[in-house]
Amino acid sequence: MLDIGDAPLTRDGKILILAYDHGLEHGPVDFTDVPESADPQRTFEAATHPAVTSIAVQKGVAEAYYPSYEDDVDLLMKLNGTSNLWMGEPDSAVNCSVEYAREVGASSVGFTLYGGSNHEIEMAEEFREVQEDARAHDLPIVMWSYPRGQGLKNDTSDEVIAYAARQALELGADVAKVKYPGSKEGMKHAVRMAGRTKVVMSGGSKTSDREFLESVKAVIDAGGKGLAVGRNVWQRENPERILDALEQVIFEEASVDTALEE
Ligand code: FBP
Repeated sequence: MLDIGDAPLTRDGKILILAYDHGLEHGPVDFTDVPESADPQRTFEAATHPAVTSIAVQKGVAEAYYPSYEDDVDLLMKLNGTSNLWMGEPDSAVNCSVEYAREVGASSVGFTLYGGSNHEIEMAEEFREVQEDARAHDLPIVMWSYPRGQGLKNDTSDEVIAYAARQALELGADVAKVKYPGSKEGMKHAVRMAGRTKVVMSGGSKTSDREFLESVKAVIDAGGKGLAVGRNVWQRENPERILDALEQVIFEEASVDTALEE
């Protein structure tokens, strides 16, 4: 395991990844409410906020936009992804190599694993190659650990989220990005199962400021290191305002009330 204490992915041991791979994963529907959010440049601008420790994008967006931001933003390259047009069992095509991610300027890489999918075996084999390549280049690796598929009835139960976190440790990820199990206790269980792999929460669909920040606070109180968030930031009219509040809750361990007052 890499010591990511001082890696670009972290600040004071905490993590705030701004995820912007939704144009591929969900499609244009995610940009409907705030039409300006379809422009990747707007999210790259948001990523210059000091709270953001990395921006996570797919290869094409990185190639087109990262060169203008390489001095101000750390890049986490997603190495696989699927469109929402795909109707089969959950799977994710590897579309970028670790070597190429590094050439484009990435300082960390991300990989989605759908544990429980009928394609889990192939995905885990692909992860092996990515994980070993990332080690060879000293790049931290974040696993989007999302159990889902035919056999899974509830993909956010405490046990499933704890298993997702554990799978990330077992397969060699430095950071496990998991869905919020709905409670601090559930998150604590996941953090315990992840051992030395750091756990961050996946943002989820847009909710109110308070509801969102309460879940982030619960993650931090449970020993999680932060979050990887997309819609709850850039689907807001003012991404900077929520990033200010996130900075307080994650890095300054402020209460939600304090963060909302500012
Ligand atoms: P959000 O904070 O918007 O949920 O983004 C996190 C993320 O993991 C993205 O990186 C990814 O595109 C999306 O969620 C996938 O969501 P799902 O597979 O649950 O639809």
